[in-house]
Amino acid sequence: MMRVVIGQFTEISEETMKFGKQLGINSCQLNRPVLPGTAQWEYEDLLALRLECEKYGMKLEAIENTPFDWYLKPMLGIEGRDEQIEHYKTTIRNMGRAGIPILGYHFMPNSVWRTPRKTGRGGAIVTSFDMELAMKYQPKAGIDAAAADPDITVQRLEDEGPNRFISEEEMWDNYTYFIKAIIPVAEEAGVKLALHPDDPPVPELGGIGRLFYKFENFKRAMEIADSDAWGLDLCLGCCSEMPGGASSVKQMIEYFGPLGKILYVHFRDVQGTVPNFQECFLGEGNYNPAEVMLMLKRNGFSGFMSTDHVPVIVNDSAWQHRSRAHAIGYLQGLIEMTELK
Ligand SMILES: [Mn+2]
Repeated sequence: MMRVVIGQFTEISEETMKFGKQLGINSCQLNRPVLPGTAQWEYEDLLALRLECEKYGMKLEAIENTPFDWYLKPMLGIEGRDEQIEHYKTTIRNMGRAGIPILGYHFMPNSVWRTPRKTGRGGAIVTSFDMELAMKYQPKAGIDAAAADPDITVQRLEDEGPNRFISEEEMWDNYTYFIKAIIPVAEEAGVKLALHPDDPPVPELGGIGRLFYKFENFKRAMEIADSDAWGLDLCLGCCSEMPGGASSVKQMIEYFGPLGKILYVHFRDVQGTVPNFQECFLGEGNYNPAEVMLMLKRNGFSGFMSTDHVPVIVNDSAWQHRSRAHAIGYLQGLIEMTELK
């Protein structure tokens, strides 16, 4: 059955777990959990993490992301990638042994990009992206990244040189090499790998080609992996950021849902699409959340969803308990609706 988890935190605290339980939530997902290790996670630590969740009556549904630099070399296709891949395989095996069934990942060597925050409904603070502002960080413009606007969240790969360019086709080679190496291990370990779309979904940023910015490319990745262990962390926010907005969301759900490839969902939305969008509350974005919730159910999705990120509302905490409570209640109500006969 579809369900909401608490997610996007790195450490288990009594407050977070109680917050979830009080909202009627029985499972959780951590993103880049704080665990020992500088290259891989060990079985004992992963097991302890799961048991710690269970102590609070929370099932650990998935871990989203290892630290990004643990597989940066395979993403860039540079020397040392095989060593990182071996560590990554060990992490997958250890997760399987520890009873954690899903590992989320993305394939963006230079990560998520945002331009300065904007004001949303009632003065809430929201993140945004404007390609025009981001363009000056393209290496071909020859700008000094050190002089970059601190309000712009971009990640330049300094050690790759200021004019290093990685084409989309090179990125396909890198993805193919990586996924083909790890997917058999995931199958064997009983762990599914959930791919998050690129954010923002554009073909290139900072001189690095991107792959997961349009429907066809997810399809291509699925065919390359050709495995039951391959699936999606379907970030509805990123899909909504794609050209077409709501129709991109629909296309992704209607194709990958019936194939059982939606492993879990990030249920958030934006206003506008690339090259220019800003995040927003559910119900004021590009798609109708009620329609999309029904669409997920009708296309066979029965997994978990998280709020991903949310607008920052008045007097909120660092993890945005208030805003998350709003989004969680919104989603729980919609799920109830889909259960009506
Ligand atoms: Mn997301």
